[in-house]
Amino acid sequence: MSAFSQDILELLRLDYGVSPEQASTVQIYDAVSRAAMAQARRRWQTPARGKRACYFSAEFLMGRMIGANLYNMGLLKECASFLAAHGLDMNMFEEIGDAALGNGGLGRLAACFLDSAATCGVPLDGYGIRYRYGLFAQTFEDGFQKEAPDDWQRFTDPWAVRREEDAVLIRFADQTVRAVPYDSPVIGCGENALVNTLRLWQAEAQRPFDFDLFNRQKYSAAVEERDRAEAISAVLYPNDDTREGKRLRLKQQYFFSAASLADLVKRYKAAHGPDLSGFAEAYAIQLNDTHPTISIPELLRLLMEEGMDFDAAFAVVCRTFAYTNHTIMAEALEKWDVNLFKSVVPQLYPYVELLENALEMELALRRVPREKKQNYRIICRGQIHMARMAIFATHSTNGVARIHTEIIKHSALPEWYALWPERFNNKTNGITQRRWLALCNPELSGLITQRIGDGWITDLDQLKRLVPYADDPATQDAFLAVKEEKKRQLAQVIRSKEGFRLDPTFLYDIQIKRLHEYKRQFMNALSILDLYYGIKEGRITDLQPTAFLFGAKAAPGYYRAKGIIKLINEIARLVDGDEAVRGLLQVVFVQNYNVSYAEKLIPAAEVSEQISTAGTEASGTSNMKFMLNGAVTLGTYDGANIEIVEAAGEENNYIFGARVEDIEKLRQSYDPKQIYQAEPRVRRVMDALVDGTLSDGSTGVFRELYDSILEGASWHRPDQYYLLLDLIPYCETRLRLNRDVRDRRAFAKKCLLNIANAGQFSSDRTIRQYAREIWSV
Ligand code: GPV
Repeated sequence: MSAFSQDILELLRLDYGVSPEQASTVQIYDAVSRAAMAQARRRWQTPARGKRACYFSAEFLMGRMIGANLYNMGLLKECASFLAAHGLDMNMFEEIGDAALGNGGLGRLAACFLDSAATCGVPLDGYGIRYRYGLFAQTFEDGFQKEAPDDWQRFTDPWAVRREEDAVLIRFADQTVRAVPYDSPVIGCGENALVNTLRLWQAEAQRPFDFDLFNRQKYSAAVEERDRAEAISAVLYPNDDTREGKRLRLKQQYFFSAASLADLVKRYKAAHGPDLSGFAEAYAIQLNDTHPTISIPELLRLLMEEGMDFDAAFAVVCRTFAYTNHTIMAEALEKWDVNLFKSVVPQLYPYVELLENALEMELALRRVPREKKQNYRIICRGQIHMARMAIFATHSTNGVARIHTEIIKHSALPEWYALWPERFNNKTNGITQRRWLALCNPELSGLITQRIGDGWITDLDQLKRLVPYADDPATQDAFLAVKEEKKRQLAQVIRSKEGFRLDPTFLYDIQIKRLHEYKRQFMNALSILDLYYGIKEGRITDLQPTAFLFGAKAAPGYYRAKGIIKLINEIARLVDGDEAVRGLLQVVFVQNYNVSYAEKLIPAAEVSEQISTAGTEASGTSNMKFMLNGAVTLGTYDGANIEIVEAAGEENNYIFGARVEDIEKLRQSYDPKQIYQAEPRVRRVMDALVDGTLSDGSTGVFRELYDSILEGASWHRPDQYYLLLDLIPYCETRLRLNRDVRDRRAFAKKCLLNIANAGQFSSDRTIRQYAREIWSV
């Protein structure tokens, strides 16, 4: 028996007094994880020498850790055979919840980056918040979303170590709290692998309760200080791509920024002595969006309180920080009310003013005319513009896909690009192939490795060697057999989780991502209605039966997003209840879509829905995961879709709809009502929202959705995301796809060419670019 297996047995016996046969799932999970941790810890020391990069992020959407860690350590097979020897298997860990300390793409990107950096030998540590409750758990009741707290720590947290000795105090106007770090090893895969660190801060009170109050029997008052401290790291804000100007959110941002910087300064001094002028040569800090941008005035404060003058301190700040922008949508750009800011972290405000003054000087020096200065001001109309601060006080601002970076430079922030063109650069996002192929799709991995070897696991460009196999009928058939198997597996998961029977012979067409108007799940819903009526009216006669799968969480306060969930659930019910279409269409909205669910859905997909309005999705990353698993993209010219079809060939994907330039030209004159009146198919599907075909349970939300398209609202024009403009081209492109898939081998060829050209979308590539071009590590 291997040492690893022996460790597991011993941990079960000593800690729980059980044999594997007697142990509960959580006990086995705990023992396996801790046996692996013991091995990882031997390789887990921070080298004293050399520059390190730090990824500051309010979110790390890690998902389930056990599989990925065992995989990267080369222990997965051993674990599986240990379990098999006791009549168990790896599927038992499906019970263990995800570490969902993130909302969506931005948080999952951070997790992929950690995996890639550790694998590629890049010294990169993650810094964030150890939320007590992660992203809410979602269920549907009568088709409406219900939220429940996500108590992810109830399973124990064997992958983290509490580091009491590194706790620091964080000062706010109305309270001072302890920040206690919990460290997890980030275990790379392969020869160059490092074990880096994810350090998440937990907020605690300086003292557990007030003894005097306790003695006077004032129990709730006695623990009030503790509750107020713990509130800071209690819950992840469930908004994605929108900001919420809440006091507690600002506290969270300062909490983890200040704790992380205190930590780095302490380490720097331990290694280099008290003079901080070389700080930027020791640490590069990447700001994941503006959420940690409050780090900028905080580091300035720390440096100046050590006696540095502003110019010297500002130079260190600029050389240390770099900023990644993840959206150009106005509602997501963070601004903080000056008064709120001052009432939370008054000690920082003078440093914000110093930044503002420095900016003012710079603008004067560069002779920016007075009327143009409004576009630059960090402090403007009683608000602090965090993105402006981030661009001004860093040496690098990057977008996350080519088109996104171009939009930043030329239409979102052209005045900034004009002054500091050298700061702007692109780093197209990527995904880790360890989780998103090797781990979630061992069947396809096996096929690929059988053809080209296993070098792709740490060098995804090797997938190019699959190109010749795209024409090989045996490989095409083997691919189709794998896809069928993954569809069967998914159908089983859906049956047990949702109680819904999916037919694995149907085409699987999947849209999974946060619910947002700009991502246009609503347009997908309308297109399904068009199919439905097309079949009913005899316009569509030879459809390859298709299952439309959705997964999405809506921010709890996002009324329309919740209406769209209800709408899709009602369409599912309509289709299911109709004998005439049931054999041709299925619609399923899965509950509680998360990283682990994605690992089941993506390998089974044949069609990847990426249909955001051109110019709105900064990059997208699920598009890359689908591509890697051999789905074709049905999508718009937006975000990384553009680079995907450029790499894999437009002829192997299905692109439709208005482009950014088209929309720019149209913007002023766009009239969705005209399309509604001119096109009976559009009218038919829109009317279904309000003519009694579909019921919203008398909430009025379907009428509101209808009006959002045809009437607009005080805060936006009608159909601001151009659903009606793209709807018919979308439906027609999907029908063309549907006809194409009937030639199974021709379709398999397209899928294989997508896989073969997915190499550049590895986050290994992305992280190497950050390391070389921004961090110099
Ligand atoms: I800002 N993104 C996100 O998930 N949450 C946010 O708050 C913001 C951006 C996403 C973008 O929407 C995606 O297009 C992108 O792929 C992802 O960030 C990672 O860059």
